[in-house]
Amino acid sequence: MKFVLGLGTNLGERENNLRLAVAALRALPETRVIKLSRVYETSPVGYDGQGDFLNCAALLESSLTPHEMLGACLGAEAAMGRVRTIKNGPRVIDIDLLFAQDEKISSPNLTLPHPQIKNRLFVLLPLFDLFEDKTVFGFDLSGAAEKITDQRIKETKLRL
Ligand code: PH2
Ligand code: MG
Ligand code: MG
Repeated sequence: MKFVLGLGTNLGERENNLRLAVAALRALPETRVIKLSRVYETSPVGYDGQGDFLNCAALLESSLTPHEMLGACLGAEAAMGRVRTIKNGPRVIDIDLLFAQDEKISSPNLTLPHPQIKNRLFVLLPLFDLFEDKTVFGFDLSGAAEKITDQRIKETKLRL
């Protein structure tokens, strides 16, 4: 099935962190990276006292299950040295599962689609690079970005 992941980093060599994360995704078993979004520089949302993020999104095809994909993302984060301290705080890399095709999942460790998508420009704009009609596996995200007026986001020239 197809998966959409959101990637974010605001510690260390941010561009390199995104590249290493994409390399880790490419190395997953039974998985192909189909498309990558542009890279955006974004102000922190949810916790202020930290540096700006680089964010992007990736479209994957994989025969892993959604829970296996979640495990793979957490494994890749750990391999890159992520330590979890402050909620919404600084991190070398965050790899979030946003969609597992059109599946709706509500389990203790995984909710899909990701519940915060419509509230975060740093998720929406990369998603719209991947899905230009703003509809992702039948989920309509058009109109969501215009409602957000307090988040700063800037396209970069970086290509992954
Ligand atoms: N991730 C968060 C919380 N806040 N802000 C930005 N700009 N980018 C992120 O990736 C991000 C965030 C929680 O995962
Ligand atoms: Mg996150
Ligand atoms: Mg996460």
